[in-house]
Amino acid sequence: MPYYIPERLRHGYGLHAEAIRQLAAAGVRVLITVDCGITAQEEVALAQQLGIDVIITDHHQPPAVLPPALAVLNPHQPACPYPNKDLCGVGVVFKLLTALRAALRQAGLFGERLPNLKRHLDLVTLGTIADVTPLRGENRILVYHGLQELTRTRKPGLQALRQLSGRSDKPASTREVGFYLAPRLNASGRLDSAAHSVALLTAADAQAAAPLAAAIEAVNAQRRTLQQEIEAAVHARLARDYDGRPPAAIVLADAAWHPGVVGIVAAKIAQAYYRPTLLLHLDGDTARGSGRSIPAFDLYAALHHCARWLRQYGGHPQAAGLTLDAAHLPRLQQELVRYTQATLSPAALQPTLELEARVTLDELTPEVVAQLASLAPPRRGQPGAAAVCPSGTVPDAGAARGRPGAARPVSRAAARHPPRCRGLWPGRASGGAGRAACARHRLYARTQPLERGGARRAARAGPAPPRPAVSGKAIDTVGGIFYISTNSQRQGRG
Ligand SMILES: [Mn+2]
Repeated sequence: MPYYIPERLRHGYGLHAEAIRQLAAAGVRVLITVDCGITAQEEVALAQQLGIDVIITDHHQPPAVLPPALAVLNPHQPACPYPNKDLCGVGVVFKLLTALRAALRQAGLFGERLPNLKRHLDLVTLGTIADVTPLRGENRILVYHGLQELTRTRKPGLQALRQLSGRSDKPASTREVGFYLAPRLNASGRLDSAAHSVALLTAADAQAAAPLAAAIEAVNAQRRTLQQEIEAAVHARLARDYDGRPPAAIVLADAAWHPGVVGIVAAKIAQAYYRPTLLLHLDGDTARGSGRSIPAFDLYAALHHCARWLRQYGGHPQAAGLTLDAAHLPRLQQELVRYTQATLSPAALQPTLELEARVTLDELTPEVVAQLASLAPPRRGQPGAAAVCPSGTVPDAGAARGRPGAARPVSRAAARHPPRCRGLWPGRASGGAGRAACARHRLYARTQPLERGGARRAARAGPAPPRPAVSGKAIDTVGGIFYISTNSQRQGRG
């Protein structure tokens, strides 16, 4: 089956007229969109005019008027009864495939050989984790089984990429997908063309896959360099213009910032300053970029509010893309800051960690630790995620303003909490700076952001990030009281 991936550097995201004319001329009669199309009013109308039946599969926020497609699959449609609103793009596709499989099976079209869709949950898992969708409900089930499929995947491209990472002999984890596989598979689309990643994922054998995986590794290294440069530039701008204390929302643009990378940098900046952040690439009179939010703030709604300054926008509450006249940037920033201030209390502009229970070291028996570990993977929106914080290091509201923290003795208290302290995760690998371990209980403290190296980079690049609240020594000297939290603080990445 032919596929078409828009080159986002040339065409932006999603459908565009030029591609639809090409597809129609090539004789395409059915077009299934993936992860896009829900706002493509004109393009879908054009396709239908040219005799193409369009089936939209998407998970982005639908506009008030839907495109005139043959069918629309999007759990966010107001009338859609499907319970899982957290499906990512490939999750929606998987639903289409299971329904198609059932229909074809009923029609007797498969004969004896039914396709095994479960095997492809490795791909669903990649998308679900890469899009940082909440791992609750059905997503949790998809990822639980998908990680097992990924571990024993038969796709030569995924085997090759896992081999390069040196992890192919271990069970696949959300961490491996989130921090290793997904950034690499995304890198080629950011810098060049996503076709390289498709070629890798569909490679026929190990021989074909190896050079593709190596090429993707190289592009990813390039992506990382660009990202670090932009990140340093943003920190420097915020230090220069705001003394490192930006207003309620961050909007910055630069011609030198690579449009394919601004989104991931926006995620880092949003996390570092705890502010909704838009970063844009300037190209003549056009600014195009990407935004990331903080949990309490609906960025898509905010852009909708600012729509008169925008040419185009779309996305989710936590991540969005936008295009506008560069001349409108100051107005957009003004309006966004005003809207953020009006919408969020100052407290909501501070990260929080909800503490649910207080336990002593003695209560953390191997059985309890095993139970906590069974709640893994700890990702965004996953209510079972467990973190344990030493009491002496969970600061009160005063500590967030720089005074030493006092323990919060009350369970179910929501403590103001510097984003650098991630607490303890049961059963996670330890070692390296900024982490401390209690080997006896297999508990590990994480004292830096989930993105490894983030704190160090940020420290080099600009403002002093909030100090880690946990030090290795503190773990052993806090009197053995730990707190359990089910708020994992993971942020959206789009
Ligand atoms: Mn998506």
